[in-house]
Amino acid sequence: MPPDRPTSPLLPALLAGFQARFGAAPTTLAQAPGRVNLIGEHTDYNDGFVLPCAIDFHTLVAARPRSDGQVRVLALDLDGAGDSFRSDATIVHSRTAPWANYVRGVVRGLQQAGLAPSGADIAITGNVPQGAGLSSSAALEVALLHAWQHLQGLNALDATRIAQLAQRAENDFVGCRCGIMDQLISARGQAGHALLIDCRSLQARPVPLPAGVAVMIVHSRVQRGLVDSAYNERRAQCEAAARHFGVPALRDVSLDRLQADGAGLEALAWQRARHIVTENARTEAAAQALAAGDLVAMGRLMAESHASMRDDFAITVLAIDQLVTILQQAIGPVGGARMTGGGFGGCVVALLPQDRVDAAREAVARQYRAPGGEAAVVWVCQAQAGAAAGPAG
Ligand code: GAF
Repeated sequence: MPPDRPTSPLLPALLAGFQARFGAAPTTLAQAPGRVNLIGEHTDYNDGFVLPCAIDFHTLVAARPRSDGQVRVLALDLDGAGDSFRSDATIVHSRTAPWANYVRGVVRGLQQAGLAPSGADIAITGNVPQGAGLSSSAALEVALLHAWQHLQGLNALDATRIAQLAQRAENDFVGCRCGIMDQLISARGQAGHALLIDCRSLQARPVPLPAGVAVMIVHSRVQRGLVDSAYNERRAQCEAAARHFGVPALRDVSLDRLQADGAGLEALAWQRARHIVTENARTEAAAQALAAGDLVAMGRLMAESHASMRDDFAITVLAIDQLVTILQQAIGPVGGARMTGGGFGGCVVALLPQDRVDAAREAVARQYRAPGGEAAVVWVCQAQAGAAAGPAG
């Protein structure tokens, strides 16, 4: 069970910032983690399988209800930037503050779900690296929804519903047609486990991370560019391929069918579809390998996944490919590495025996530089529980 009251090293600064901006103490605290995906990339919006875990970076929200319908927001990490709007009127986009659209989108989602969000004073802080592909935006959406759920006692909002509302805020308001993986793992993560999530049924099976295995995240320092447009384009290509086969989603296409009936698809769409079809199979196999503690099989599946993202789905960049190769060579056959997240930069995830961590770290420090000359940043993370909210006092 998640703790009732979030505990975070970021808490003292958040409480002080809230008090200074709003002249009172918050009544509610909510916390939601970022995520790393071990395997299963771009499969979520194809109704397929993913295998992420929540990580020990999080977003923290402090809140206090207001009776006048006003929402006032303080972004502590953005030099104290602010936003304000009404919770009981039509909510429009902020043109000047893109970050504020995540807050506005969440409140709009609550309105659309008929949950009549109250006014509130809100302060936000966090340590999920931004623009790294570790789901800082999903963590923000999920933490905000937990805060409103606690403020208003919205018992109908369970973790899955929260994830769905968060995804909807991002799809309908922010404009990225993401799947549900990031929001779902942020809401439902389990300490010490990855979750094998079936993105059609939204059922999730916890898969314990084997003892002695490290989850390493390496940030390439290549900031993800044009992410939303390229992401939405991949999604449109997958949907077109599903229409070609007359199925609701590529989840329903087998490799045999793709090979037998895919002739009418143009070459690029066929390759995109092959990534999804093979990635789904790899993800289910990876959950089994991980549960069995078979790091050799896991490493092979991760290598195949990366090659498929590079060659068929075309979402890697050269620096990321180089980083993956460096890690694969340093780790050897027991464990593996692959790009994680939406692509076009961001992070690589590696699974490896604890006693190989130093060697992998050193290899990255010695052999890798981003195109701008920056060294990579390495984190070894622990799988965490999903979001929680509770009273501030
Ligand atoms: C991003 C999206 F938000 C997820 O829904 C998922 O599609 C991922 O890219 C790729 O697997 O994180």
